[in-house]
Amino acid sequence: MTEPLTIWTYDWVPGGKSGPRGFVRDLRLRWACEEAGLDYDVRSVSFHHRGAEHFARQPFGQVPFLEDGDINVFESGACLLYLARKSETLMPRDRKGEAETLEWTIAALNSIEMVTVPWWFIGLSKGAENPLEGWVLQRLTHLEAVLAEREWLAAGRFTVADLLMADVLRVPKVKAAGDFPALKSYVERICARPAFKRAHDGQMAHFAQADPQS
Ligand SMILES: N[C@@H](CCC(=O)N[C@@H](CS)C(=O)NCC(=O)O)C(=O)O
Repeated sequence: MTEPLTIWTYDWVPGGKSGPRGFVRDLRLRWACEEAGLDYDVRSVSFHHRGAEHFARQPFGQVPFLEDGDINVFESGACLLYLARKSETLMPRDRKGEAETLEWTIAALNSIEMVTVPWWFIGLSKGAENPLEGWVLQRLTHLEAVLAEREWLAAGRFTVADLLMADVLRVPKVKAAGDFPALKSYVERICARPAFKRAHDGQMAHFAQADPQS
């Protein structure tokens, strides 16, 4: 019998309105496993005390990382592509479908999240004009044009690229960045998938267990 996969996340993250519960990136891995019907356990590293063992598995002291027997993978995008090799549900096996899935998975990270995350961080300091505003709006405008014409990013069906792109776009600040109806309905559609709800509920329960007060 094969061992279940282990998804590693923090033991705790801040709760409340502005806390990251429901958005910690282990959700991406949970969601992929739920979509693909892959067995997984979730284990925790300390949020407050990130020791040498944690850095040995995630060189930036972050989460998530994935354990599959003697294999350890860090970076949520790499973990998703690793999981996609285990299940055709996440990535088609034909060369064209696979190439499209790869390009859009990397685009979610390297063309959208690479801009939205620093934009969001800069936006936390009130008052000053955000120098990345135009860049974010330009990227979302281009993506809007793509998603106005198609239901899925790659291969004409749901893939891990949709999972990742929707996870990048569902961040409240990004959703509120401008009027992008195709992006809005895309995120609603992808996040309405039962596997997303199971992953989200799983993460919320994980952190609530650690800290039932928040
Ligand atoms: N590029 C990394 C980013 C990981 C990341 O930002 N993780 C957050 C949680 S979602 C974290 O650990 N933040 C704490 C920190 O950066 O110290 C990935 O996609 O896995």
